[in-house]
Amino acid sequence: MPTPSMEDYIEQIYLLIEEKGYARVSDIAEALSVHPSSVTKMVQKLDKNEYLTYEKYRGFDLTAKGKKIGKRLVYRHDLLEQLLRTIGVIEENIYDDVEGIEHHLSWNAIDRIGDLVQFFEEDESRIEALREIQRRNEEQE
Ligand SMILES: [Mn+2]
Repeated sequence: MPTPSMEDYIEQIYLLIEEKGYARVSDIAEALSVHPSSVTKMVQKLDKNEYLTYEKYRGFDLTAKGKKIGKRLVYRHDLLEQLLRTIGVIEENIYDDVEGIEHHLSWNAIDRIGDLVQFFEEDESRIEALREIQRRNEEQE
């Protein structure tokens, strides 16, 4: 299992490759707000763990294993954003909140959150009922 930090890198590399077809050290450093030397170090670690193939001066690509995990990590991030949006968390908090919790949930919890998001998606009145409770609670604050 990748560590939280490895997960952040695999997730960003997956997104960059999806968007641009490749991921460079400088792009990853920018996306994660870290120093390029940290990226180089982590890329070597990910290479050792067979999440990507890295060749000095020639860039790198995710392995099948890296792609599979990257896809799940991006799904998990998007699902958690959807959850927070659905339950009414203010937009400016959503990204950072997800970054804070995403590494600390089991895949079982992620699956159940998937059910919950689906529960709200399938019937608009369920969201309305939740908003009604939220309006009531706000009045009491
Ligand atoms: Mn994320």
